[in-house]
Amino acid sequence: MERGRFITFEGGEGCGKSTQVKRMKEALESAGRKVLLTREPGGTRLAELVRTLLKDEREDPPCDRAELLLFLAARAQLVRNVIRPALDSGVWVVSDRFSDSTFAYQGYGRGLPLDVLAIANDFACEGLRPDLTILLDVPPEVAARRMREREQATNTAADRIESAGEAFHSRLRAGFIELARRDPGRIVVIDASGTPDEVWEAAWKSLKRFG
Ligand code: T5A
Repeated sequence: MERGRFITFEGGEGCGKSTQVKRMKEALESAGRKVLLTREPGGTRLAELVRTLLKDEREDPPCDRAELLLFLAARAQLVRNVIRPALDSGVWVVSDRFSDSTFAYQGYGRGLPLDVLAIANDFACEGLRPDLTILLDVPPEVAARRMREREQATNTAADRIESAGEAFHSRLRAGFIELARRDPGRIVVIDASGTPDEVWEAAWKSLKRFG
């Protein structure tokens, strides 16, 4: 049986990933593929519990190393129990975030050493790498406006990581671009400041590599 493909979407807060991953799932299914949509952190019961801790724990917030290890624990569980079995059975997997978020947020954002992250991440995901990563890049002011509008529309507040401050968010945007520069064969950078339709057109085009 032909192995499924593993596609990830990445980018800073409010870049529009969640909007685009849903479209990707629908489009691939219309093209006759079996598709599993997942997200990080999350996608299993344990990983969803870890997600809540990571996003919302403010009374005893994880220190940078604990934060890293929690993201990796969630990833290990998701890869072993969900992503690998799906890919092995021919299902295409589309994930809202994966390893590049760790390098951008915990590496470039928090300042943890990238070489340590590389080894720890490889251990957590047993060497699994995406076949294609779509990086949605938006200027910080566009992202901030979208997040503000969403918070107003849904009457919610920014979570612990979203509230990390402007300097943190600039570092992680630059970090994502650096990751793409280092791995141009896998990571496609898309200007995500346009309409959802414009962004989707560019995202869909990037799948041409799969024939
Ligand atoms: N994290 C994650 C780490 O620090 N390390 C890691 O290893 C991993 C895996 C996850 C958090 O964890 C961090 C990163 C995150 O801080 P999350 O809630 O999943 O938390 O956060 P995000 O992944 O950032 O998801 P969001 O839902 O907040 O943002 P999205 O997915 O980028 O954006 P989306 O699609 O929900 O859109 C945001 C708003 O903009 C609108 C949407 O309708 C929505 O209201 N929108 C657009 N508006 C105009 N034009 C467009 N093109 C638009 N696209 C969407």
